[in-house]
Amino acid sequence: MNRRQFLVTSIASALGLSACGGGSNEVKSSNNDGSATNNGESGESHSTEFQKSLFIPEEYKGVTEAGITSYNLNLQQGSSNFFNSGSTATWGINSNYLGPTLRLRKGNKVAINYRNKLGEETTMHGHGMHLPAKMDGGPHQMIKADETWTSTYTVNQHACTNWYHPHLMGKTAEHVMKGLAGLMIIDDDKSESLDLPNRYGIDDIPLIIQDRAFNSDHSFNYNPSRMDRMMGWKGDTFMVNGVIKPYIDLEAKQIRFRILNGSNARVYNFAFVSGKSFKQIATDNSFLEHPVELTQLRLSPAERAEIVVDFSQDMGKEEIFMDKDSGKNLLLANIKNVATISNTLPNTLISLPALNPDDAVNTRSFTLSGNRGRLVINGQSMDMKVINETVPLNAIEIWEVTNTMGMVHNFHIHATHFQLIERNGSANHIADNEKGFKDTVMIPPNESVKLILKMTDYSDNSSPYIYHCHILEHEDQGMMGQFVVV
Ligand SMILES: [Cu+2]
Repeated sequence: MNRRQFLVTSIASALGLSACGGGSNEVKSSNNDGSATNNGESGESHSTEFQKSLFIPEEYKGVTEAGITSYNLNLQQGSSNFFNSGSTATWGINSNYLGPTLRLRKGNKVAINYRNKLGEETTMHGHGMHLPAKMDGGPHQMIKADETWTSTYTVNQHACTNWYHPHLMGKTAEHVMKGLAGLMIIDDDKSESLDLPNRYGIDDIPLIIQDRAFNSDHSFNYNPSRMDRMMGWKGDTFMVNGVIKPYIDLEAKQIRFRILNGSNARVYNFAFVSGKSFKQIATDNSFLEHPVELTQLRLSPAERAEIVVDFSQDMGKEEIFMDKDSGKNLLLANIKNVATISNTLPNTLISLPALNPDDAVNTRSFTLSGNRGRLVINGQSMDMKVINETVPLNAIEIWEVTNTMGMVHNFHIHATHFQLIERNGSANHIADNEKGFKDTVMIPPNESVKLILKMTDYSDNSSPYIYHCHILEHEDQGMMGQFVVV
């Protein structure tokens, strides 16, 4: 928003007018922000609520030499200005907070060089990447201070939106919270041939949603109590791409958003305040076969969704993207630019191979529970020296995951992509928008999911992968296990 627009908006709001003219727009004011944790802005026009432009992380295509595309990423300490005054000590990747969006192409050999300038050890995991265990960046691939670790592999999976983040035993929550995270977008022939919005930062917009809390000096306030660790830590301040309450100016056309729930523990129920519908086109690891129309979208930590919103008839309107669970507004979309191209959202996006449950050679059960104040899987806490499961290469398996607790957990499996076949014992309970490939699945309190999967390509009996709850305080407590593919 420029100064003139801001003045117009302020005057309009002082007069009690809708800033978008005459109140014909269905967007309601921030009084919709009906949460108990309202930050005192209630009563202002929604346009004064969003003062900063949405930051778009740099798109990083890497440098290709001798058949290898290399990405150089410095993990570093920095300082960020989230507020109008003061600064916050943060961590980032080639940046003060968060990291660039890596652009990877299916079939390319990549080398991702993580240089640790943090002054302490960490790891960097390619979440959603199908890669060898040694390249996974899990707790075993430690990057000591001042060292560089390279994750190298050939990109071998469908187009999707993945992400990279630390995975250090016991410290993942803190390291992610400080700012270490970035997107990895995989492109393939399919994603390039579909008539979808694909101009990064223009009509293909990354949204990394995180909640944070701040001390009065603007430093991060992250001191999870025993109860926070048990329930998962939640902050009272919401950020999109590291900006509190941003706005973005958009063309009046189909706009694609790639949404990552990059929060430690918070589950969001994304929606437009106006109730405007949108189409989900992709889950964690693939397109959906057909776009699925929604008015709200629930994502647990680490889950991704790509959505397309049709703003082609919305010139001059504003739409607020919000979290219905907390009642908090997240992002203002100003539909104010003339469309320079148009896209027609295809009715068929992809044909996904479905594994047949009758072909499954093994069923494994994973019970998520509390045991004497600890969160465990099948009664056990993560032990780096214990291999919990040995999975045969190329065998079709069913993994049944049961949440026995009265709180939400989710379940993430490294390096493989699964499909949901049942929720609570029924295939009918699987929503249309979770029928693509996934690597993370939410399991509501006292519910269960059944997943079908096949571990392909990378057998290694000495290097384990892991599975875990992706509520970061839970995984740090050991709600995690290890498997090898042989
Ligand atoms: Cu959990």
